[in-house]
Amino acid sequence: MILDEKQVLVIGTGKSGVAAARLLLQEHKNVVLFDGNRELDTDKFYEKEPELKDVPLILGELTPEQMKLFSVAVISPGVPSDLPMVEALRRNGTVIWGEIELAYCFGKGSLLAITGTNGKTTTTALLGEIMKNYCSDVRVVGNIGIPYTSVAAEETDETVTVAEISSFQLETICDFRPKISAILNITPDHLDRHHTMECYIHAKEKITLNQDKSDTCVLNYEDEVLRKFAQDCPAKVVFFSSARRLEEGFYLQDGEIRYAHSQKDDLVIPVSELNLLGRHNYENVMAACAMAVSFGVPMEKIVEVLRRFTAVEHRIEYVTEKRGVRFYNDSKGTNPDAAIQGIRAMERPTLLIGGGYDKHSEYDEWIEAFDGKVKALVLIGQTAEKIRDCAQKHNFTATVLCDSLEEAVDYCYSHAESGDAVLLSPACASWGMFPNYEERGRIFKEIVRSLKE
Ligand code: UMA
Repeated sequence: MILDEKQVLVIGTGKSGVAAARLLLQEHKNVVLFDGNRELDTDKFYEKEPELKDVPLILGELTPEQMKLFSVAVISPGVPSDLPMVEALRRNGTVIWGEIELAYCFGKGSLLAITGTNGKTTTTALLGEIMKNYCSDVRVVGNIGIPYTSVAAEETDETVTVAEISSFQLETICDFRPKISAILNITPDHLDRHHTMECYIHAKEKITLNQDKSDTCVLNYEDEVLRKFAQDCPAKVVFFSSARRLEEGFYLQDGEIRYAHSQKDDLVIPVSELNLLGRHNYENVMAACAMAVSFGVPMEKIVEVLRRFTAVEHRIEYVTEKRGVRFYNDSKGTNPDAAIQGIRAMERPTLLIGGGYDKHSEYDEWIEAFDGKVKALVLIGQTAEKIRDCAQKHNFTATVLCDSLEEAVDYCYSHAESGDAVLLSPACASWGMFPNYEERGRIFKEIVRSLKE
């Protein structure tokens, strides 16, 4: 096995790196950890991760001699695969694997993997619940926050792994092969990392790289890129559509989710019986249903879960009401497309908090989607001025720049009237101000809850 040839380098000491290193140690491999952050406190790191105490940790950069020591480098999702150091390792003959490739190498059972720009987390969580209603050993992992490597070694042939997979993770797969995959949609995101839309699309479509016609890929018929991709997709395609009746597949019509198959056309569920709002969520529901049905889950087992499933944290999540003002946390709105869904779901005049890390996104469509609903756009972070300028271009002038999330919430609360909503839906990643969108969402909720009535 290639992992036995020389040492294995794990790049990144976040969640993925730690889980990957633990798995390798457990499998008796010779591991070295690396982190590009020179400021990392190694004493604190070993204190927090005592079982890794014997694993050497190199910070900053590798020497030319060290570059030659590794058969495989396992990179964390946040580490770009075209980083000069990663390129140099490749030139030295090191095989580059993403953390999910390492997990796949040790994992067992059936793998169901979901990618797409938006809706991944909701679809993954929902499919996880559906599978748990049918199978006894189900693991829900990946970009959703639980590294796949943290469960891979415990899996058996009966395990079902439901994995949320990001484009970052797909960049560095080799043999990774889901039995059932889904690509929910592809709209511009992470262009700072993937450079072009073509590269980003390619990374997403890579989820099917090793699939064949004995596997299934669920695709959104209303996404033009994906409809076209269906012709070249190596797996058997199952479509879903939120805009038209399909001859085969899941579709939404007159407020009902329906399943057309083998000359039959069955009602799955009226959307009024779901606890999820908005067309994007109905698409997530259809994708999860299509994956579950492809696996062989009976429809009644699926519908039981659809009736009780509620929204995931940080996704248009209702926080509280104060002085008649309702607060919503959509911190997961980390790109303009996700944020469009956030504002579309609002039924009240809204004070909207946006801005954050610059992923080179365009904000025009987001601002156009305000549709007269946004009373004030309160901006924070690196992109604040870029978004304000874009808003001005679209004749939206009610913008305010704030230095912190706390200041933004205070501004909204002091300017909101009873009957308004305050929505955190930033259209940007949190990086630079927060370690991740979860922390941004949690802090938002804390600030909101501490506001005086
Ligand atoms: N690091 C380097 N060199 C670099 C970049 C980072 O050494 O060039 C080091 C950092 O110093 C740090 C570590 O790598 O010590 C961080 O690694 P990471 O950024 O991959 O973070 P993890 O904690 O391992 O979390 C990752 C995913 N993070 C990213 O993709 C940025 C998490 O997705 C995921 O939940 C977790 O693995 C478990 O699988 C987060 C995310 O923001 C939620 N994802 C993006 C998104 O959803 O839009 C793709």
